[in-house]
Amino acid sequence: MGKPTQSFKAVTGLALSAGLIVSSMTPIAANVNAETLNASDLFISEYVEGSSNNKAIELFNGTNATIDLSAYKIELYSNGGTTAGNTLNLTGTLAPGATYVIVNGSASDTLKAKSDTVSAVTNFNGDDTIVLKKGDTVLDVFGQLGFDPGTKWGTTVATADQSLIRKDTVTKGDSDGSDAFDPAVEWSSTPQRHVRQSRVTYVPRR
Ligand SMILES: [Ca+2]
Ligand SMILES: [Ca+2]
Repeated sequence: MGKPTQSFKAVTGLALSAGLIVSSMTPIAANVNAETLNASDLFISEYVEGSSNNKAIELFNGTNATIDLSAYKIELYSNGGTTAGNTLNLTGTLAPGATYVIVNGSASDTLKAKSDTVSAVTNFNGDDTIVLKKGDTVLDVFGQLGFDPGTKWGTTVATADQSLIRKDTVTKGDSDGSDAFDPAVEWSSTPQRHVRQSRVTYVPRR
């Protein structure tokens, strides 16, 4: 299960306003931004497509409630395919402000050390579409279903050989998997260590 990294100020504020004692809470050093806890549901917050098998997906609970992950799954549609080639049914719970990290089983030990689970659903290489579902409801689509971009989507912000971070302005997933995908709209490419909520931020070869 992911460790909360972002909800401290928001939770503390609520607790103080309610006159509660918060001394038992463990302060968490983070770039806290309570606004990002206004998310409507789980969404994909980081995508790592590094060298070799250094691949990962991070999910972020930006809501104000603990999420039961057993209702959710990740699907991988490879090379423009319309049938999921890999599926990961999630398990456990995820606290508000926490992230859940899925890493490729053949990734480096450094990257795997950041994982909550390992899964072949991370067998992407830039031209594959990732779908987050709650039951059969599509919550978030990274890529475009049924479309193979050749090698990757995007240029400066691209889906191959980069780590992409969801922009802070995003509070919900992209539930439309049929429209054209430009990663620059909702994602930033980062060669630097990320300071928002992420635990992943693997820095791939550029
Ligand atoms: Ca592929
Ligand atoms: Ca879309």
